Amino acid sequence: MEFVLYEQKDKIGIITINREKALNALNSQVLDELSEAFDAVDLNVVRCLILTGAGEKSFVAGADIGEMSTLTKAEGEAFGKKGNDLFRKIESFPIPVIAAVNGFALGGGCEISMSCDIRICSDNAMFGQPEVGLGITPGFGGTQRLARLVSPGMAKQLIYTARNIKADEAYRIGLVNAVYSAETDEAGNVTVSAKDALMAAAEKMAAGIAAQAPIAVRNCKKAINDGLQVNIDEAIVIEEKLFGDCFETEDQKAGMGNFLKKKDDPTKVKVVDFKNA
Ligand code: DAK
Repeated sequence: MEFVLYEQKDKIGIITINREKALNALNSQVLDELSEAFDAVDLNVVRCLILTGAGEKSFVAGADIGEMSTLTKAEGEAFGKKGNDLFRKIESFPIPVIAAVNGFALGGGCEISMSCDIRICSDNAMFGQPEVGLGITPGFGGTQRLARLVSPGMAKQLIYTARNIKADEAYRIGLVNAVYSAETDEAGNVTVSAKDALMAAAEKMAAGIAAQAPIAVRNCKKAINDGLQVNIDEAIVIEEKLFGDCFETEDQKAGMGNFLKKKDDPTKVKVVDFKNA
């Protein structure tokens, strides 16, 4: 692939949007390649994904304005569908996806991060939906996901004003879970860049997720996502079904068995090697 890199580290997969010269802007080819990259993930091995952008400056600076500028209505619709199909694929991907947001996450960049399960960022991150300044609405789910993730009032303010916000404000309104800064030595020299600190934190979080019972983690993702779309009575039924679905799995037996063994003798097995079965 020209614009997407994939690296697998044990049970973690890292997908990198690699179009640094255009600040990782999403053109049709990037959208196609991202879709292929997600399809190619080996779900028998990989238990958590990280999505990031190449370089230090930008996660994704939006949909490709150059490509969009000449689209006809029909082409615009097709482009929108390509993006929306990909973003739904990420959102409903069976395993968790962490967005490691390094720098700009504007327009489609903010939107793709919001289709991930969790967002963390470097302290140079900047989020925004600048579309109304370009004469369009956020078209990759921005009006819907931002309003669900932060308050509707805050989402409306950000979208109507097209104002970009920095990492600390994104953290304050709950758009990101954590912000990472560069580390320095006593003389003030940078020893770890903000991007490296971010990626180390993302991998640590991903490893923590990958160490849990995988069927249970997948069912939690589905329960939260599906439950948020319906009323609480229906949501509880969704939860019950996915809870029940975990029973009789090898991992449920191993997880509970480990706890009971530890009660008898605390020196017994502490880490369960979950089998995804
Ligand atoms: N598209 C294409 N190229 C971009 C780009 C973008 N969104 N953002 C940056 N680039 C390119 C620049 O053109 C430049 O390329 P060269 O001139 O070097 O060839 C290179 O990346 C470096 O950018 P700058 O020189 O501008 O770098 P600066 O540091 O000065 O500024 C910036 C960084 C991020 C503030 C600035 O580049 C910028 O404002 N970029 C645009 C940000 C933006 O407005 N993003 C939102 C795009 S709208 C739809 C669904 C969804 C969407 C649309 C339709 N349908 C349902 C149909 C989504 C829309 C959007 O995302």
